[in-house]
Amino acid sequence: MPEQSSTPIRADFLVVANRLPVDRKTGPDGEPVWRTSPGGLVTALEPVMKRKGGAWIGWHGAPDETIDGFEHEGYRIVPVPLSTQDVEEFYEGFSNATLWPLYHDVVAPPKFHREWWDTYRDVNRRFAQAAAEVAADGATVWVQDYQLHLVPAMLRELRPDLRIGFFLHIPFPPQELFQQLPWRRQLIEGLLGADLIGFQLPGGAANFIRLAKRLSGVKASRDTIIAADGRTVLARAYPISIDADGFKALADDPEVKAEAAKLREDLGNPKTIFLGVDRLDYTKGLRQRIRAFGELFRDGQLDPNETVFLQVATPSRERVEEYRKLRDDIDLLVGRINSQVGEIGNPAIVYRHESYPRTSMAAMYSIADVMVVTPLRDGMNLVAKEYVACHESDDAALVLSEFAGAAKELKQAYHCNPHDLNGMKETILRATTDSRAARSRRMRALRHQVFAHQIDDWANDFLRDLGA
Ligand code: GDG
Repeated sequence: MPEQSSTPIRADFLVVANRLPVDRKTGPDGEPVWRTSPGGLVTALEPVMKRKGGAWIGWHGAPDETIDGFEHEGYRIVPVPLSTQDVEEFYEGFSNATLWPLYHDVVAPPKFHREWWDTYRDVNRRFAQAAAEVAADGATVWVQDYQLHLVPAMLRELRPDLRIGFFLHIPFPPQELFQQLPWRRQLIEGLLGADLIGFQLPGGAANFIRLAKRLSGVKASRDTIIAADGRTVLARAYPISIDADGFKALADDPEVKAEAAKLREDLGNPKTIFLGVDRLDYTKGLRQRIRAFGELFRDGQLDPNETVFLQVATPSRERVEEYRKLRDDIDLLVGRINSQVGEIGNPAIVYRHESYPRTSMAAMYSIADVMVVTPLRDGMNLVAKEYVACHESDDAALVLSEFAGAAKELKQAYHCNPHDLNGMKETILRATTDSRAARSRRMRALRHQVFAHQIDDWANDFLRDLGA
């Protein structure tokens, strides 16, 4: 069992995120054990938490259950309970059916429900209260993402002594879209409670500053805003990255190499393997991508006898209506294509709706000749960077949507517009048939970029500016 403690803890460094960095598993003796969940954020922040003696505040993933805090890997876990109604209205509702589509170019229609908003505000208040109880005098608190927009201002009200940072992992929309939100001023003012607000791209920071001036009447010059109470608030871009060294080490592991060889074999040793890896989310451009491959196969521009398109779609937000509909659409689309091209036992599209361990992800990245990442809108997209870190050979290519934040950094990828089906098909073909020299030049440039800006640089840059 996790180690419990009755003395109130006081942490100098806190992360506040919707989810805790641990998952509950069943140990060999049948007892529950907590394991660090995989993911860039945890990798980036764990060393900082250990160094500073930190606490992580978040939900543990099961509704209607209150559990005690515990020590984990040298830092404190502070669970915030959520009821079934909270999950429905705060998480699935306002976070994932209002803000998520609104912030991603309304590629699905956002839903506006007053009761969702009320619950969102209540849950944000509980997260702020939990942080206020745990933070030591003058502590640094780093709030993460769109589920917790209101926490900075709520926390500042409770604890004006704290340094508060906020990072938004998804795009921050332009004013034409943001203005649809009935609670637009409250969200802006929630964020203005922070000392430093981080965005993936400079465009997101600029959108925020414009909206803050308009909705909240604050003055701003460049990246510096003067809040209503006279405080200085900075809004800047910190493009997130990955633990590239860690991913490379994983791909170099002999067991992973063996798994990769077996996977290639299982796929029938095709000449070319295309790969897509995404959460099953309508922002990721899966419908468009699969349609493009379907046409390429049907029209004979890709030969299903020597080509496989492997698409992994990790289950995600399965209780939200748009996601259920997407799942059905993709099943139908893939089934229809595979019934028309390829052979029995040798499908053109190999589609898996399941999640894999990180080792298997590394194996897939390492055998993919062309990685295809085509979101309609994406804050950054880590998958694109993970591919570059894991894929050893230069004779490879990354096809990347110009609407992913990563396109601003991975300039040598083959960029495409996923709304332009013919254009995307041409880009996929070009990435496949370009000369070896051209592909290698691009891959080397991409690798240089990904290894030169890793996840701990991202965390250190943000925390340095927050502390300054
Ligand atoms: C949000 C923003 C931004 C996926 N399937 C499996 C698996 N994954 C891992 C990938 C990658 C992560 O999940 C997905 O990250 P992305 O960046 O691609 O996309 P989102 O989940 O939408 O993330 C995004 C990000 O936050 C960070 O700020 O880049 O724009 O939308 O790391 O590898 N991992 C494992 N099994 C799977 O089946 N183990």
